Amino acid sequence: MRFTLPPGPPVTFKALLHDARTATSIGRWLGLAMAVCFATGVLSHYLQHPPGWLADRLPSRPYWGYRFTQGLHVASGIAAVPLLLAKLWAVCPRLFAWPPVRSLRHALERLSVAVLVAAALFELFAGLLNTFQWYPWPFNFVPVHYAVAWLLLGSLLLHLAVQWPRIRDHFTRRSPGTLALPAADGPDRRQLLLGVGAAVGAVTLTTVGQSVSVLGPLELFGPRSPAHGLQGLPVNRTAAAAGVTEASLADWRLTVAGPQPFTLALAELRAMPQHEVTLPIACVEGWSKSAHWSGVRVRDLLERAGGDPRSRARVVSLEQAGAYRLMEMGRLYAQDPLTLLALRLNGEVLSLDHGYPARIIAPNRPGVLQTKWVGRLEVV
Ligand SMILES: Nc1nc2c(c(=O)[nH]1)N[C@H]1C(S)=C(S)[C@@H](COP(=O)(O)O)O[C@H]1N2
Ligand SMILES: [Mo]
Repeated sequence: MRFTLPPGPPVTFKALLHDARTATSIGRWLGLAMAVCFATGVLSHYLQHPPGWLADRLPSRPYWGYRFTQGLHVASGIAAVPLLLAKLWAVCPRLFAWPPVRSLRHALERLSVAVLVAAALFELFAGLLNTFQWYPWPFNFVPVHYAVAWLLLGSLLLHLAVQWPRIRDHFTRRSPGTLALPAADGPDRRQLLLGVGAAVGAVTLTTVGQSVSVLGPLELFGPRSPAHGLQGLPVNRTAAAAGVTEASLADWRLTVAGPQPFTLALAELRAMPQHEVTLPIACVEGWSKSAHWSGVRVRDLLERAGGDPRSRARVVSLEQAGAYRLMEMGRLYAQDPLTLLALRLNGEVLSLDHGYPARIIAPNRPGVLQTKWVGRLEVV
């Protein structure tokens, strides 16, 4: 189908506040939020998928590390949403500039902005939907979210380079020159920036309670409030969803593979030295919650199977399918005295949904690696 564009600018805007200074003022906060989001996201990626040389070097302390960095990842991503919308609003006359292309250089610049805007919108909104566990798309979220993050970084760096003269003028408060920057903030701009700041504050305060317990009472929109859930802890994947039933556990035994393999019934595990730890589950989707766990140290089980202090562990869940059936933990996690094969949660026997009869709980680890319904442990 062909259609002709009307001559002249298709849309007109009031010049006020759609200027370079407003765009740069908002842009620096957006840039900061994106930088934090990118750094914490890459960190999360390498904690979940470490290359071989890194796996044994990943630290198991501080025990709250992942809770903090992933809380920051989701909070900075949520804060970036109103910032991105305000930024797009400030620059929108330029997005509809006429004529659309003035030169090859201009065309390339616009292409890079198109990639930047598309990547930023995709990352923030797909990430946001992911925190609600809503996947209305046909691809696998995690690898796409990761790949587009690099695309976003590249196009953002290119954008900063192209816009460098304006950014420099903004920070050096150079008097209006060819770029026509207003020298100072007028009352309108200040109001706009305050409004954007208030929006960022509001979305942050009403969601960050999902990882910062003291702000829990303010939480309105965190998708899985940590205050709710069986045994004081939310459930991401239920036993029913994972296909684990009471009946399938009737003759459960833990298999520990290694140079001296053995198996243990639940009663035998309960008869081993039990240890108590207080550790959070920190889900990649943003919520986290601390809980009290007790069970057998993973390093004790590895040692009994003939492992040594350099051993890593592989853990296999009873779940038949699913991305989190197999999990590996590097040496520092496997040997940490806080890492347990937990049998109890907050003073009770683990419920089926929390991984009965036995699950992994380890410090400074993404929630996806806190494997539930453990059937087999291997010395690696
Ligand atoms: N076997 C198995 N373990 C699993 C999962 C799973 O889907 N299958 N989900 C993980 C995720 S994403 C999280 S956040 C934690 C949540 O633990 P909880 O349901 O006990 O709170 O369990 C993890 N362990
Ligand atoms: Mo999770």
